[in-house]
Amino acid sequence: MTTHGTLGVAVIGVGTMGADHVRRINDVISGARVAAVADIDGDRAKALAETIEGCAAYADPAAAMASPEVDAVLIASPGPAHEEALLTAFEHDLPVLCEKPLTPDAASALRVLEAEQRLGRRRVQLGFMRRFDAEYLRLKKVLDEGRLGRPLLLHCRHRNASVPPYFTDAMLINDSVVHEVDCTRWLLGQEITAVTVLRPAPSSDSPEHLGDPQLVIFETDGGALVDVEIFATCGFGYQVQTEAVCERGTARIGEGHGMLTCAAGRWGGEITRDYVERFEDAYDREVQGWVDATRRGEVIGPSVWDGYAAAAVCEAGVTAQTTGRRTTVELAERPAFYT
Ligand code: ISE
Repeated sequence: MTTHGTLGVAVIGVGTMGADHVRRINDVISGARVAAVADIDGDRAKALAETIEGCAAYADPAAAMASPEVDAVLIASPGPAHEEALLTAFEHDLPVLCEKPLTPDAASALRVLEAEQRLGRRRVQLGFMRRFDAEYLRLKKVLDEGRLGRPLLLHCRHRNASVPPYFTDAMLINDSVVHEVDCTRWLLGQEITAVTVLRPAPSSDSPEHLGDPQLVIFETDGGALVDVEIFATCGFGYQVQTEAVCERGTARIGEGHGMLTCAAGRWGGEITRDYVERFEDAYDREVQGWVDATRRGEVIGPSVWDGYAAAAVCEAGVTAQTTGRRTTVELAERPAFYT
């Protein structure tokens, strides 16, 4: 499967996340090399490729995937470009790590789900990186062991210091809350059946077109309730916290007390700047896990089904956001292929 003993990876899309993955494959993880980079901005791809030995630059993802040097694909382009890139990867029968979201809506996600099933075996690991974060893994273990009893509630806080000027209300759900959608499904092993969105009077620091923060409530088919605070322009740093309230105890992650300092009559710690910093280790483990599994001929981690289910919940979330009404999630039946 590999041309030179290491996995030749084509990275599609080299904006913030894609460029970070290129660095990771080059400098941090083992067993893979960046064989190609592709970006709609051909000059950006070229400039990056010039810094990596044996790396070719393309403006067209399909041309990168057709290269004999390429054994696997990491898709980090914007969500609307994912369907085409995934279908092209399937044509070349290439293993894929696809950044979230799978695609921007449930209908296109369903098309990818059907296309992967036609291949007869899983090809895609979806980039919900929190599943590789040490704290989330610890919480998952505690919940699965059942020591605290059945989980009744999850309280989630998702705060970004700031977001780009083009960020919209819908992106609060599709780009940010989508992680809580995946974590809820994964941590509880339950599907989300309905979404309600409540809005306080917006922060005066929130851009005019954004109603920030918002409170998103999930109901699950196991009878749990989940509240998510999404505050995308909190200003003070990047904070992601989850507390599970169970029958016989609670478990909380995301306090971020890595180091406490005491000086000048005060004690305190630091808050991470952004998700690239907060989830750096999770991204490393995610990409290393993908490379290792691919070299063994296996597929691990979140699947296309998880991407489709998240898209269906987000669609209901955006409807709930715009109508102000509780909205039920329309979910297709889970194919046996994904069990
Ligand atoms: C971004 O796309 C991410 O995936 C981050 O994890 C999330 O915290 C942020 O809100 C999104 O914009």
